[in-house]
Amino acid sequence: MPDQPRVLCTRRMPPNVEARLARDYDATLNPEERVYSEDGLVTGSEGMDGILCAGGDPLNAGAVERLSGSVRIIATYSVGYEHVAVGAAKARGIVVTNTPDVLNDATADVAMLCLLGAARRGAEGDRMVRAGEWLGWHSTMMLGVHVTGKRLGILGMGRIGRAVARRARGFDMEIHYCNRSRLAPGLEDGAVWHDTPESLLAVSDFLSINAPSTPETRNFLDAERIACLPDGAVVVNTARGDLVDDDALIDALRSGKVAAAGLDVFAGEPNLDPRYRGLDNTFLLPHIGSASLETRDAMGYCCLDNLDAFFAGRPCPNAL
Ligand code: 8YV
Repeated sequence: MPDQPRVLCTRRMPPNVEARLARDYDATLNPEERVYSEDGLVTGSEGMDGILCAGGDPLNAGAVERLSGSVRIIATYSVGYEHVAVGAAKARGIVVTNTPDVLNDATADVAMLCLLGAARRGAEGDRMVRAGEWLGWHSTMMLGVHVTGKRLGILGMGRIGRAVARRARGFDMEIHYCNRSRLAPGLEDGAVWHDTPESLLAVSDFLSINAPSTPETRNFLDAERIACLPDGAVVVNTARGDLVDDDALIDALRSGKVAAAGLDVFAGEPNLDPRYRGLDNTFLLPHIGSASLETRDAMGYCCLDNLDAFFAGRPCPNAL
């Protein structure tokens, strides 16, 4: 229909999301999964009223400043929005929205998968079986790090961090956390608050990183902070790769200071530091935290709800 708002969708979306997008918008979809560069986004924005983008799309200040004047909303199909220059967008009167909440459970599930996979050597065992190298049982074969009763330190006790805590309580873990501010008792639910990251790290037999990527958190887990962890700690990251100093973590995995790491996110992904691949004590996933169909549909509907509200002149439920 000619009077529908025009929306550039930078990624292929689940069928239900694309169907609703095509029904309610004059949508430019991306069935061939073309990768949009900064210039590609600028060119593609010509005549568009809105952009539905995803994590990793380079909507940095340089790109946002050059977007077509027709663009009035950017809806990112992600909870994290470090790839969008929100300040530059606001300065141009462009609304930016994200998808909080709908991916908490799926992401927390993958945090537990990484925690267990790293602690109990999931990837190594899988490789052994597939390679036909499993020659029989013995009592000290593939011993891992015991989970029950251990202390789990959660960096970033937002909605995802709290969903991780709920799951970890089911494994009888003792929950500690560090957050900008202490949570109300109901949200804390017995977790122990630490007012400094160093104090959290000192008790983290397991560390789960669940904080967003911001100028303050980038490179959070560096050599100095790794030194604060108990020997043989397990590190889990399902937030953003740039919170970890790869050189420092790889050194610690090699020395055994960190017994194992379960990582779903990487600096520069998908081009992760290749040294991770060569380490037996890593459990590596390709950024699948939110990758269940239910969650990916819900993320798409969340973007569409924001677009619908915006173009109907209502406040967007998830405006940043
Ligand atoms: C997305 C994510 O899959 O929501 C986020 O911040 O990291 C993932 O759920 C990814 O960013 C693609 O948009």
